Amino acid sequence: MKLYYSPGACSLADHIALHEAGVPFDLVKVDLKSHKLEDGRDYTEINPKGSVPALQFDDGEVLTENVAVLAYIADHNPAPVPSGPLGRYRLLEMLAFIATELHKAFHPLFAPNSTDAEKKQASATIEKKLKLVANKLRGPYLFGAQPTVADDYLFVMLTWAAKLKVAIPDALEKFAERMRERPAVKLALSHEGLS
Ligand SMILES: N[C@@H](CCC(=O)N[C@@H](CS)C(=O)NCC(=O)O)C(=O)O
Repeated sequence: MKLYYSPGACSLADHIALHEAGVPFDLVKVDLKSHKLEDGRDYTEINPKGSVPALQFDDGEVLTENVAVLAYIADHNPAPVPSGPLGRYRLLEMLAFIATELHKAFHPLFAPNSTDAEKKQASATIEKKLKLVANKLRGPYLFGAQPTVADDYLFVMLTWAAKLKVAIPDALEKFAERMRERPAVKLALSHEGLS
């Protein structure tokens, strides 16, 4: 199995999740500006959307979209999904919120042509959404004592917020510190040249 990634991008969540799951995988770096791989191949031949993450299975099939890739990894991790009859759906609920509400809200902060007003508005939106997530924490991790793939995705959003000087609620600052102590996170950050 291969994970197509770009350092510090949202694919870092999948990278961490694969280490947490103990699933063997190879890492393939994508240059998101040129959409080329290090061997010169065109990444859009693998994922026509051009975005990371993408997970390629040994039979050649490719799975894209962070929510789907993280859900796949969660299903192959012996660690528990949230407990209760709605557990799996609570996980999907959180993944969908992070992907569609939080992740997308960062766009004006990364886009080269955004105005200051657009950036200010985006920061305010992210702060509001981070507060909503902070209120959902049910323990040291989002769903209690054990992290899930949603924690991995949230952690990446917090690395972006810190870098872009977006205010992070105290509870999520502490959460990010806890995540940084996890061997899977340390390993992924080091493999991506981020530590
Ligand atoms: N809809 C995709 C979007 C992922 C995404 O935004 N990836 C960014 C990096 S965090 C990317 O690859 N951007 C470059 C591009 O789309 O060409 C998903 O949820 O997986």
